[in-house]
Amino acid sequence: MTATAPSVDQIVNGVPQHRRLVTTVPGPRSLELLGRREATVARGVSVMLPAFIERAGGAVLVDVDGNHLIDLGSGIAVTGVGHGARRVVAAVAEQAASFTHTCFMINPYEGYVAVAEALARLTPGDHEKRSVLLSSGAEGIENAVKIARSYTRRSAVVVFEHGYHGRTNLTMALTAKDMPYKHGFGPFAPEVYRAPLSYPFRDGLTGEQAVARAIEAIEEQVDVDDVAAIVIEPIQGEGGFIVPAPGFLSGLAAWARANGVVFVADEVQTGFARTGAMFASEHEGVVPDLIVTAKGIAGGMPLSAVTGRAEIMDAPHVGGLGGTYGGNPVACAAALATIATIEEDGLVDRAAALGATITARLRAVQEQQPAIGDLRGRGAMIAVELVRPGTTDPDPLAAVAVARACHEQGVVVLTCGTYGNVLRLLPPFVIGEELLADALDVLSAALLALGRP
Ligand code: PLZ
Repeated sequence: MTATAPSVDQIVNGVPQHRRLVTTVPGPRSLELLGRREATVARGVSVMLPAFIERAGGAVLVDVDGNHLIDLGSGIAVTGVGHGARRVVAAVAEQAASFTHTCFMINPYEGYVAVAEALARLTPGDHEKRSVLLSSGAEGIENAVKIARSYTRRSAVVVFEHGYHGRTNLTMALTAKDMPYKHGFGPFAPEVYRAPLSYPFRDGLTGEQAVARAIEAIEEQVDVDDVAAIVIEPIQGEGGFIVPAPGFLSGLAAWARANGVVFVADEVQTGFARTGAMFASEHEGVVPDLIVTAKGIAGGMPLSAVTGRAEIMDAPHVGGLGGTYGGNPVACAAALATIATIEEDGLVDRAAALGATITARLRAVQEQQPAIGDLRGRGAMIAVELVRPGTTDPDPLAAVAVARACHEQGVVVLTCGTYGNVLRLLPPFVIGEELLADALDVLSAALLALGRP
């Protein structure tokens, strides 16, 4: 299948694929809504770019003031198939008109089973698999830990520095960063042990060295016979798009296998074509025992899943897994349409091609901008780590400045990283070449302006 790239003048879901600003961003109507928001929405829910959105298509967001913004964030790696994707919109509308809810545990329906079948087919490994469907990434991770504990009859969970796994109590415990995710929200779930990651830009270790260091740290903290699971993002998302050195993931997976530990890949952010493979574990040839998916699985509808080896997945007793909304029929219809879109439109290859384009462009900028310490990522998941020139000292203010400059000009880029100094790009795979070039022009200019008076 050839990768489809809409040209700049194409209209997707009624939205022309171009950047166009008619007011400052945010404009007056957005500011009015922001005032209402402040009077009624809890301040704990932050907002990155307060341009309120009215409509979206492809890679363009239209705000309430009529500004057309280029979306390089996909709502944090969710709308990979683009906004208003034709098959997804039709499937959601059709399913909503048929029925919106029964609760799969009360009266089942085909969509849930079909999503589980698709997950069995698409996830790494050809062993027998089972899935449970849920609603959020955090809920997926919670369930993976429940399942691993039930199977192993052990309690400890090993996670990594810079890791992000969610905002519920257990997933806060699994998440590394205090501010803003954990600060003041404890006590946290016990039996969580944190190991050093492989972070090539900062530790300079090979994969093998980083594995040895991680295993030593794990075995120092906890009896291996008590470890139920190791939970890891194959490429860390919120932590800074950290791609571990080759051999790190596979080395950990081998250690897990040798010690009866369930290897859980958190592919919530990396899954469903994002990294130029259907799942990021594939880049390392790793076959996780359990894989957690969410975000990109359903084109924007809330859905998550835990998929894995049948004997592990079937450890919990009948009635031990579930939830009112898990595998909601509208979300399942969206997932099936999203998967069809990824496969029929060749979006795995398209994501890989986007990575090549973005990296080549930003590599040229890096040559002229010493504040770019590292340029990394895979496929449509690329990050720029900003540092004080000549050092590896993180420069979060530079990341904020570049992001703000992009936002003001109608390009939505996100930041991330333990030190807040990483700019990350997560474009929809369907973004057109010219639209991407326009966005990269804006980003490049903002990067080159760093350090200039
Ligand atoms: N695992 C790897 O990236 C969600 C968080 C945004 P939920 N990442 C975006 C925020 O600030 O809340 C994420 C992830 C990985 C788990 C999760 C959690 O997924 O759907 O947000 O619960």
